[in-house]
Amino acid sequence: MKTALITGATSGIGKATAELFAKQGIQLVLCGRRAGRLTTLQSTLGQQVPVHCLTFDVRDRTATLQAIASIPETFQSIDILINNAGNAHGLDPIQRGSFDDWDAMLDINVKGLLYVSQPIIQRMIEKGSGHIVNIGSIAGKEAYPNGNVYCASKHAVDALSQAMRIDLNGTGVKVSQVCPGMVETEFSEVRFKGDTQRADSVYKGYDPLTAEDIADLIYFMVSRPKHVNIADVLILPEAQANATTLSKTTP
Ligand code: NDP
Ligand code: 8X3
Repeated sequence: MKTALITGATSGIGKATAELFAKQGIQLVLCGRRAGRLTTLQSTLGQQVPVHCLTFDVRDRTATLQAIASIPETFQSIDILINNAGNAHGLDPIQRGSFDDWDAMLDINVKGLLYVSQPIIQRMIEKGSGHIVNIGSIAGKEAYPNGNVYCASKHAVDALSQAMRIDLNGTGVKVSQVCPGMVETEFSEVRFKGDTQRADSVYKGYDPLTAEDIADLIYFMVSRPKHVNIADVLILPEAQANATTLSKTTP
């Protein structure tokens, strides 16, 4: 049985991926800060596959390393790492940006990904196999108005995905990136700090991607034969052409 560690499993893309992986018989190490949601997932998905939960904030390097070191023996051989934890915080022009929002995005989306990856990469290299899927974004391919630091954080994920693939070449560890456009999750609620009306309006007037669409893509990528690595995929809703071109039936 394969083992996957998924960060940000408590909602959105991470949760949908956990649900699909469980259906496919992949045992799970699920991570997030919201312990109650992890417990609920453990009791539902635990009926299909063994599930171990780790509650930690990826911004906290010590807590992250301790959590990964605490993984029980039967889950330790991680075949698949889904680096998904992350969010946008705010949508402001650079001259009005909040330092706290900037710190959050760079600490979580970039440094958190690195803290989780390093110890797991070492174990993957030791066993000569593994697959890392980094969740980037269209924001990592293009900058867009007021996206500044979120775009910078996802450009960093794009660079790290390429760099990891280079450094791990020849080790048996594959590195892939998925770059979604608009996906309806809790993402906008976090970006707009709980303003649900503003968050909902992001997804009105067209059919956005669902978290399940992204999970389907991730599962396809990790279930290819060993010699195949789908390195980088940009996935958009039909209504979206690039980061700034979206056809809505209502404004
Ligand atoms: P959600 O807000 O639904 O999920 C974000 C997840 O990240 C949650 O499970 C949350 O768990 C976790 N997380 C956030 N901060 C931390 C932290 N400090 N420590 C640990 N875990 C954390 O959003 P999505 O599912 O949409 O986002 C998942 C990924 O997809 C992100 O990297 C995002 O940038 C990316 N993405 C999203 C797009 C979209 O349109 N939705 C498009 C392109 C990329 P908890 O709060 O329990 O810690
Ligand atoms: C999330 C998609 O366009 O809000 O990464 O940046 S977008």
